[in-house]
Amino acid sequence: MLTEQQRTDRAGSGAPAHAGLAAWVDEIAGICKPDSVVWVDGSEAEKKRLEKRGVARGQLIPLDPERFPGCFYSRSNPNDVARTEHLTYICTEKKEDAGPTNNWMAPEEGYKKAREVLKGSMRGHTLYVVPFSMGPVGSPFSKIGVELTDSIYVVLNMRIMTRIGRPVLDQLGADGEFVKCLHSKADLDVSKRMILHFPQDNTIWSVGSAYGGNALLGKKCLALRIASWQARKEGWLAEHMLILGVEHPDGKVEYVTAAFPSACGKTNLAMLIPPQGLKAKGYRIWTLGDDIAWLRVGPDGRLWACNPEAGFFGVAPGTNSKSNPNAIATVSRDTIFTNVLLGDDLTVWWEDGEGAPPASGTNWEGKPWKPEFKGPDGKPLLGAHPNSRFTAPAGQCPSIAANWDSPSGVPISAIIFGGRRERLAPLVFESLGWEHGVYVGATVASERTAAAVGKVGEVRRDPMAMLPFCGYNMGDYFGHWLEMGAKTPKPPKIFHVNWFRKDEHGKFLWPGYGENLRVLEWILARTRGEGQATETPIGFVPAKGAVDLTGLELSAGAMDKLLEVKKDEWLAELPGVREFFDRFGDRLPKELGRQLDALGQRLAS
Ligand code: OXD
Ligand code: MN
Repeated sequence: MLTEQQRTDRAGSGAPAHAGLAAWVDEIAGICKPDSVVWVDGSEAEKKRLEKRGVARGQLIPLDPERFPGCFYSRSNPNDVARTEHLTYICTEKKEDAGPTNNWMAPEEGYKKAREVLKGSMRGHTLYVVPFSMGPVGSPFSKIGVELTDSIYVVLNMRIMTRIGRPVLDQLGADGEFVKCLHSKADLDVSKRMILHFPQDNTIWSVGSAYGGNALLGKKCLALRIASWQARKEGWLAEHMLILGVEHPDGKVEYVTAAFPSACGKTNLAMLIPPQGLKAKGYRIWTLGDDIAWLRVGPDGRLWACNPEAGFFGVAPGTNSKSNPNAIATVSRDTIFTNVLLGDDLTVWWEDGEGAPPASGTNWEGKPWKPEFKGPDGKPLLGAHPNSRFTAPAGQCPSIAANWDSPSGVPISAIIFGGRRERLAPLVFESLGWEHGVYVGATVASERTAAAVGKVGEVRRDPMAMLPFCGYNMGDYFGHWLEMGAKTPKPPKIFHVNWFRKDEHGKFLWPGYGENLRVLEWILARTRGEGQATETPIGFVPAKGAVDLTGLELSAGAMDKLLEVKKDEWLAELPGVREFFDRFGDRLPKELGRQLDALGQRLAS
C-alpha cells in the first residue's frame, strides 16, 4: 500500500483517471516498496530534473557541452551488457504455445519466482510510472504500455525511444487497454535475472538487468514479443525490420522493409547515403525506422508499415563517417552513450569509430584506458564493449523522412530478409512468390553477433531475424505469415540479401554500406516488373550487368562469385533445414515442408 504522502505525490503529479492503472501501480508498489512513486509527464522540466538526479547518483556523466551538447555517458554493470536470451521466457498457459525456440515457464511459476526478487527491491529508490505509446499517439497502428521502473536511465532512454507522458495518459483515458510492464534492476544479480512475458495477461516482468534490450520494455519485449502475439490475434505483423524510402529524381518514393539479425547493419542500411557512382541518378534515401516495423493491410490492398519506436538504440563500434555518416550526425547531441569509452576530456569514442581516440580515459569496464594499453590476452584493451550503444531521437537523423511518424504508415514495395553468411547465400535473390518468400524468411541463418550473450560467429537459424523475439510458437508464426500473404491483395515481393559473402581468402567480396543501394535499385526494379534476372533453383538472381556497378571497383570476377548459386552447398544445407523444421512437429505449416521438397527437387534436377 502507498503511504498518504505517496498518494499525495501521485495526485500532485497527475495520476490518471484510469482506475485499473492506479490500482495496478498500488499493487506493484506494495510488492517493491519504493520510497516514492513518481508519475512521469514527459516534460522538459522533468527531463532536466531526472538528469540532475542521475548525475548526482553517479548513474550519468554529462559530456563536454561544447562537443556533445545535451549528451550523457552511462556505464552498466559488466555482467549486464547484452540481451540474455537464456533468461528470457514466454510464460503461456501451455508450453506448446511458446514453441520449441522459446524458453517457457508456467505463468504462476514466473510470477512467483519474480515476486521473490521484487519483494522490497525498490526500498531506498523511486518507482517511476512511465506511460508510453509504441507508434504515434492515437495512430491505428499504435499500442500503449505503462512501464514501472526503478531506473532513471530507463526513464531517460524510454523518453527517447518511445512517446511518453501526459499525452499517452490522455489517449488511454479512463478504461483504455495497456501492456503492464514492470522493471526492477533489483540487485543486478545474474542468478536472479528474468525477462518474463505473459502474452495472455498483456504483461511483462523484467528483473535483475538494466541493459536496454532487457529493460527498455517498449522495445523487444512489447514491440516484438507481446506485439507479435497481439498481431497474430488481430491480423497484422510485428517484425524485426528497418523501414526506408528510396526517392527517385521525379520525387516518387518507394518503401522497403528489411529484417536482419541483431547487429547485422539494419541501422547502417536505414541511414544509407547514395554512393558516389550512383550520385548522378539523383536518388535520396529516407530513414523511417532501424529496428522494428509493424505492418498492416492498407485500404489499397498493399502492406503498410509503421515504426513503433521514436529513437535509435544503435550499436556504436563500427559506426563512423564511412559506415554511417547520418548516424554520426544523429548522435552529436542529446544522446545517451552506454558502455563506450569515456575520455578524460569528457568525450566518447569506440573501436572503428570516428577520429582519433582520446589520449586517456576509462573503458566500458571502468578500467583506466590509453590507446597503447593491452588486455590480459595481449591484444589492445577494448575501450568500448562490442555491444556498446547510443540512444538518440529519430528526429535528429539528417535522413529522417518527413513522414516517419505518419499515423497511417507507408506502403511497402519489398520485404528483404538477410543474414550474415560467409558462404552460400548470394548477394541478392528474389523469391518465387509469397509462399516461397515465407520459406526464405523461415530459413534465414546467420552468424551470431555480440548483441546477445553467446558464442560470436556461430551459425544459427534465425527465421525472419525473429528467433529471440517471437512471442509464441514459431510454427504458428510461419502459418500467420502465410495467412497474411493470402489476405493481402497486393503483397510486396520478398527478397534475400547477404552483404557478408567472403572469397576463398576470407576477404569480403562486397563493399557494403552505401554501395548496398545498387542492390536496392535492382530489388525495386523487380517490384515494378523491370530489372533483368536469371532463374536459379533458389530464386531469381540479377542477370549479368543488371546491378549497376558504375564507379565501383570490384576485384575481377567478384560479381560472379557474389551471385553464384552453388548447388552442392545448397543441397548440403537442406538436412539442417529439415531438422529445424522437424522441431515444430505438426505446428509447422504443410506449405513449408512442400517448399523444402520442391527446392530439393529443383537443386537435384
Ligand atoms: C537490438 C537487438 O538492440 O536486436 O536492436 O539486440
Ligand atoms: Mn534489433
